[in-house]
Amino acid sequence: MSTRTFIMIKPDGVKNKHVGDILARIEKEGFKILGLKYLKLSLEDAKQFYKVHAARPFYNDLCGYMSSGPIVAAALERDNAVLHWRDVIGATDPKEAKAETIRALYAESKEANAVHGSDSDDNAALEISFFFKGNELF
Ligand code: IDP
Ligand code: MG
Repeated sequence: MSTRTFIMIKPDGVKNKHVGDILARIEKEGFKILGLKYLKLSLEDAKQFYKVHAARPFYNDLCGYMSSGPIVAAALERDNAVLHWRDVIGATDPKEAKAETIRALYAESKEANAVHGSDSDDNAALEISFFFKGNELF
């Protein structure tokens, strides 16, 4: 069944010129791009987006980092979209990510780890609505 996920190419992925490689991988993996934006998050946007992590020690650094430069945000559709994208990106820490995953290939560090991916269908829906209006998805 076709389902949705939300992904970002984080500031390090943009800065290190991996946007084209990552968008090509998205298409190669069979995802349909429903929505796509290039933007810079404000610190407030980043705090709101990552509020589930507010109690974690890395929260302030993470929000500062995520608002430090432009990102790419995308809503994607595919069978088993959330889990498939999590498999494609690999573990949070690139040192633990399997070979050929996006984080193994492109991440700088556990924080600057190239890409985001939703962790559930419910969060995918919330995260897509954070970035996209209904008429911006095709
Ligand atoms: P995920 O992105 O693999 O789902 P989460 O645990 O949801 O990982 O954490 C969200 C983001 O917070 C990570 O992608 C990473 O950028 C950052 N992060 C997570 N754990 C750490 C840490 O221990 N140190 C620094 N940054 C972290
Ligand atoms: Mg997560």
